[in-house]
Amino acid sequence: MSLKAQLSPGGDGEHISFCRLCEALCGLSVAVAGGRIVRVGPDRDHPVSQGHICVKGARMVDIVHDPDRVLYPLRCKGHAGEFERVSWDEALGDIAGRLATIIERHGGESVATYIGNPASFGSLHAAYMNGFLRALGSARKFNSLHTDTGAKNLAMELTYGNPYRYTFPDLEDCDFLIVIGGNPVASHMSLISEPRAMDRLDAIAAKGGVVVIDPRRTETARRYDHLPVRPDSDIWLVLMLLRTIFDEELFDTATLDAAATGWRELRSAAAQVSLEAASARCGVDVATAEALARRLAQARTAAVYTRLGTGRGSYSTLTNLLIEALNIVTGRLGQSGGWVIGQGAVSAPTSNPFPYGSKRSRIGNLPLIIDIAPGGTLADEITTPGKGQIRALFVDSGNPVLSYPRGDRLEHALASLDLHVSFDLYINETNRLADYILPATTFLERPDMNEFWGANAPRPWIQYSDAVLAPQGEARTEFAIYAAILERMDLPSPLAMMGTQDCPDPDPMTAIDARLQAGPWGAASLPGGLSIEVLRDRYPHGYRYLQKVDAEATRAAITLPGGKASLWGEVCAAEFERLLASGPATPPDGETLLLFGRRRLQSLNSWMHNSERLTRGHQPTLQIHPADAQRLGIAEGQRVAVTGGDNRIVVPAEVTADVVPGSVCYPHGWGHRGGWQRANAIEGANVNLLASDNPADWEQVSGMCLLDGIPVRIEPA
Ligand SMILES: Nc1nc2c(c(=O)[nH]1)N[C@H]1C(S)=C(S)[C@@H](COP(=O)(O)OP(=O)(O)OC[C@H]3O[C@@H](n4cnc5c(=O)[nH]c(N)nc54)[C@H](O)[C@@H]3O)O[C@H]1N2
Ligand SMILES: Nc1nc2c(c(=O)[nH]1)N[C@H]1C(S)=C(S)[C@@H](COP(=O)(O)OP(=O)(O)OC[C@H]3O[C@@H](n4cnc5c(=O)[nH]c(N)nc54)[C@H](O)[C@@H]3O)O[C@H]1N2
Ligand code: SF4
Ligand SMILES: [Mo]
Repeated sequence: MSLKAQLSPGGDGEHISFCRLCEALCGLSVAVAGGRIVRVGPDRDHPVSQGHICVKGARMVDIVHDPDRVLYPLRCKGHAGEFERVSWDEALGDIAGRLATIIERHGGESVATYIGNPASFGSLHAAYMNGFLRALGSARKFNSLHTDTGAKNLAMELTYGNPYRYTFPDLEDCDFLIVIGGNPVASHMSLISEPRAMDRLDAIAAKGGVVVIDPRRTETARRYDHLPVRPDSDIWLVLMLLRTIFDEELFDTATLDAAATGWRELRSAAAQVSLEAASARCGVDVATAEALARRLAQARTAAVYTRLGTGRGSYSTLTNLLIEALNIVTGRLGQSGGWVIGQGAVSAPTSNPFPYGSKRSRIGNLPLIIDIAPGGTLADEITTPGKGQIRALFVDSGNPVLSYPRGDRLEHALASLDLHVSFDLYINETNRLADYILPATTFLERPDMNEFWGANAPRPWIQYSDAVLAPQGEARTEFAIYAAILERMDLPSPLAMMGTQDCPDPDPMTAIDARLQAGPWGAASLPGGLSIEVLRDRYPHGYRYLQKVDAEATRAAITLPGGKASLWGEVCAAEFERLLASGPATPPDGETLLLFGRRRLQSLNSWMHNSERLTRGHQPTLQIHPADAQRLGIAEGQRVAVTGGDNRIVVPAEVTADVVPGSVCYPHGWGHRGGWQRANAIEGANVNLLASDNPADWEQVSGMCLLDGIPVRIEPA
């Protein structure tokens, strides 16, 4: 019997678990003594992370036992931000009663949810949240997608048919990698699960090279080759690469015909963009782009990977579509060491119940992506009268006041809701305006499986972890809270739709166990196959069900006719037309600078800033190029006013040639005034106050907010 199976939640000793803060999902060994976590360390026996963790995982001890944590249900005392402790019974009773009244008066569609980033790492979290809404007669879902993955989801749907799957680089056998708008040293990569990503990138660099395309000389760019680009201009660089590959015939027609449709139309469209015009836009000279295209096409194996830096600009969808195309045209799709779709131990959906274009948003008339409404419209959804006006909002694991544009307008809207309920660990900038804050467990106080992320891993593994500690205080899992509210309303439980005859009302772990058992490696089809019991007792450190992603199986995940990728369609054609109509580059006026963001290893979006060890001596700065600083009369450390739209923030300047001229860089997730005392004391500003929440200002095919390349003006404060 394994050590793990001997320990029950809260038992003294080393608990084997895994981190659920980012996609790396590193194995953890958590020491518990006297009912408290005393140390969070690496699990050296984890089959993939093999002893890797980062500082954030280790500081989960600060979060679990943070004196500022919300451990009891809180009810607003009447003034925003003032709360009193109430019993679960009182809170649930009042919430259920008020919900029933709101639904009776305004219909189920007046209830909405926003779920944030941490929910992506909880088993079936999105599924049971959907079940909760469905039981109430609503489908009004918001989440972080429109600041994050939306353009990629849409590119996946249009190129391969399935927005729920992701392409990623097969890092194992890759000789040459281009990273556009990602900073793995800080983020550990995204939409791909590889806890030892930096080892993999180092190996690729040694074989053939890693080129990092970024407006900032990031930690990753320093480690490999940096190709600087102007913010929000990648579309032009990607077109230079594609054009070179087409013009110089650096591709194989027969292979391409077998893999994809529409490439001839794409080639004709790309031919309309001159290399010189594109170079003037993105700031990369023609010879450099041509050389990069040749390197990409001629490497034995290669991939072009992209993340946030191309996802929130003026041409997010087209850029993401053309990056898929770059991989496909160069023959990398389904190539070992190339560009792949992976395999999950729990099967992913193969059909798409919400095809692109089938639903549009009430505000802004924007197409929904995988049934998620554009998060940037939330304030207007709440304040705009009429059918479907949102009256009740559940915010679960999210902080949209800091993570979406114009938190000031959102705050105003939140204050007008009939009911605002939050499930969180803290009083944050969003739920300080809530009627109720209900205490949720941290991931160390609940069981989970990494059922979703194995499908995005170059070295796929599956792991189950029991709760390491019992819930602290009166915290409950989000599932238990949703289920308790529905129970009080005499409605079916959130996962009832997933139930079977044996278990009509499953909890998430029962439901996911059934799916694991029914999956390709499951106990239902293989003797000795996988189940939660097998994972818990035989593979507590995680089980690698494949030594390496099956690159060739990528084709089987394409759901378009003939199993071929599509490189041309209505959206692509229309976006190309818009691009070509955008006219020549306007010379910089010297006044307007383009603002973009950055991440820091020790920080996670808008939270973890209450940990002393993660923030000691840190203050976010506005990075500005020396040439711009000199022209604008700004010195190192000086406080500057940054104006964007109707708003302005005041922040200290950091003069550095790491950012390209004409741009400035400041991280998101700051400007604290919640219940986290240390975080509040750090001088930081909410950069998203400068972004636009007017839907007309966003990329219209995806509804993605414009968060990188925000036009701003800077002056000494
Ligand atoms: N300008 C700019 N804006 C951005 C970004 C950017 O790069 N630039 N990045 C965007 C991206 S990629 C994302 S994902 C979003 C993130 O934005 P959101 O998802 O809206 O919010 P987070 O900052 O992740 O805040 C998470 C909240 O969940 C709480 N929490 C943590 N763990 C748990 C848990 O287990 N259960 C519960 N119930 N609560 C928990 C935390 O206390 C915190 O209040 O921000 C986006 N906003
Ligand atoms: N330490 C840490 N790790 C995290 C997170 C965190 O907050 N902290 N957040 C997690 C989340 S929610 C996510 S979604 C992932 C994100 O993972 P990444 O996408 O790797 O995250 P970022 O560090 O924001 O990298 C985006 C890069 O794009 C660059 N960029 C900005 N604008 C442009 C542009 O116009 N063109 C190009 N080419 N580049 C541009 C930025 O300079 C930045 O280096 O990270 C996850 N991991
Ligand atoms: S890289 Fe850090 S935050 Fe991400 S899973 Fe590993 S320990 Fe957790
Ligand atoms: Mo994200």
